[in-house]
Amino acid sequence: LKNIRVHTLLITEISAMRWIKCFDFKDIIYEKADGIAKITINRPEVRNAFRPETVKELLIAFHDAKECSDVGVILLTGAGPASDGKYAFCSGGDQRIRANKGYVGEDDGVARLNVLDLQKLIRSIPKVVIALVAGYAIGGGHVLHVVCDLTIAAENAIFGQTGPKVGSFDGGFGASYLARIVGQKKAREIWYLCMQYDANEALKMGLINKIVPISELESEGISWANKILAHSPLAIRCLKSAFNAELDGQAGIQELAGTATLLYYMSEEAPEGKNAYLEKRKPEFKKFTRIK
Ligand code: S0N
Repeated sequence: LKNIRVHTLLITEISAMRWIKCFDFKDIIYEKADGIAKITINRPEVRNAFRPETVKELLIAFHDAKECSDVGVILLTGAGPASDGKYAFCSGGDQRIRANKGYVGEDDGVARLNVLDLQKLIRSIPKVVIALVAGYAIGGGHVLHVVCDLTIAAENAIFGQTGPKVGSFDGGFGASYLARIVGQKKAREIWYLCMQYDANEALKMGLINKIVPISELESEGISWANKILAHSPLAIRCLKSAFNAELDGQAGIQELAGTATLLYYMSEEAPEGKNAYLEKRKPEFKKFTRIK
């Protein structure tokens, strides 16, 4: 009976989600509700491949979610199904506009690889990012789910890299962070052989956190988000930067140190320094106990 009640509560809670659309984007849909931001790549006709404009919009949405103090968890997903009934999270860079120096935007015709900025932002944003994967997460689209904190997959999810097959590779997070997740041998297999892996194989190699029926993908994401939102935001923030610190070198340490500075500002000691400066007196740091 208890389980039924919890389940009913959950369904009520999820059906009560009223997504509010933010901004008027062309390639993505950006919505918010009850502490959660949902970002959907909306190019199903190309399996949600990204072009420079898509990435620009994703950067704006993620920056907004970062700045919005109401948001604690971000869901990243792909629109679907496409007109042929197939689903995709993202199939990577739009190969139709790939030029010699990167992907060419419609705006200025300049080639770029701005998805690398997006990867860095997803990793460093001090909020939990959950990838909700239905269908294909391939190429640069696969790397996007890899850099998310957590991945929930639908039963139809398919994962893989295609780089060496289509003349590209991601030697950054796409290789080294992937290897930290699935191990060196498996990461090399994924990149060298360019095979596709189903959701069960992905779960077995630790590439994803959970598999659910496709009809439950969003509700499971919301349910996980609500569990995280019920926990201490600062503890979650510290944990994210701690997980990143060891892997991300000086950038990771900067992130962790930024969170430490933020906590220091909240202590009694830090305002004493600022107040003394503003009051043109010597700071009285001696009055503070040295914590052992
Ligand atoms: C996803 C796949 C496996 C789905 O196969 P399926 O279901 O058989 O569908 P298709 O018929 O193939 O596709 C349906 C329509 O969608 C188009 N389409 C699909 N993916 C793309 C894409 N990435 N770009 C452009 N169009 C795409 C199809 O062409 C088809 O359209 P129509 O019907 O009009 O023909 C399958 O689609 C697939 O394998 N897709 C390609 C996957 C791929 O190779 N992606 C690119 C991999 N590289 C990157 O992502 C680079 C990432 C990056 O930016 C980067 C980052 C760091 C360092 C370097 C790079 C770099 O640029 O290399």
